[in-house]
Amino acid sequence: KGGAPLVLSTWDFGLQANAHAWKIISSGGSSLDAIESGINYVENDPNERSVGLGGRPDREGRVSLDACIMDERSGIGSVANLEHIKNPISVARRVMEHTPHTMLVGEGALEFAFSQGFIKEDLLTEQSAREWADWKQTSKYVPKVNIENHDTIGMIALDTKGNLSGGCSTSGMAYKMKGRVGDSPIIGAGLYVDNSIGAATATGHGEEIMRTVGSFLVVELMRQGYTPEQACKEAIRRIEENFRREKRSITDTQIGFIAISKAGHYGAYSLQTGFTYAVKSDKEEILRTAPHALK
Ligand code: SD4
Repeated sequence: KGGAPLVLSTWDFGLQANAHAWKIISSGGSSLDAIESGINYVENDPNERSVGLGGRPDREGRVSLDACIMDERSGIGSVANLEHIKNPISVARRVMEHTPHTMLVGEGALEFAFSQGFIKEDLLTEQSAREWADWKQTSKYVPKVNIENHDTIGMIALDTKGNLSGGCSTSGMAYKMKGRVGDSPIIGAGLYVDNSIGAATATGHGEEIMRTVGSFLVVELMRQGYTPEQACKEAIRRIEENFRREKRSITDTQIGFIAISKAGHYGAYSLQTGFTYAVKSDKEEILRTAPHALK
């Protein structure tokens, strides 16, 4: 059995996402149901520009979504490069529960979603289309540190039975190449849950997170006795090390990790300042700013 129930989510919208998840957790529901509900809330909001409906498109103006989910039995489901469906986290859950596979991409993921009753929608909002048109004037691909490019919802939760689950959903980096998939649908990179140890999820520059299998690393470090914050900090340090070794500028990169231990402790760490995450428990409902590496 784990600690008291707890929900953690990335970024400012995490507060409201947590509130949706908490309704389920506080009435004795499963962390898995809580995760899906909390993430659906953000996916459905057209004003959140890096997730689901309203997400920023790729270079060709397509909104393509990535998501994954993991439960207390180490069940996993994932979709990548999924267009036209605003709730990829729910499709990912269906992949986990209703297919012999763990990951579906592109057209196959879309056909599966239709077979499960999901509806085709146009996810490109007018505002996202307008900004994309402006971007095309210069077509410079420069990932920005600040949140306009980093609004992935990653959520991890511990329920009243002591079970951990997590989920992650994103439209990925704005103006990415067609077909680009980031860390968010990749189990181990964007998300990892081990029900005997803890859970972690990541946001930020996916290519860097994938190179270090960041979320898996955080959970493995907790297994070795690191606190959630220490584990997130070490995962960030590994990423920094890659930049240093390769003599690349790190100033335009942001990465953040959040983590929960089985005992109900939590922590976070980011590369740059400004990474916020939301916490909900019996005792607190709060938006925190993660400690960061670069001063
Ligand atoms: C990606 N990690 O596709 C995602 C982007 C992100 O907040 O987290 N944005 O690389």
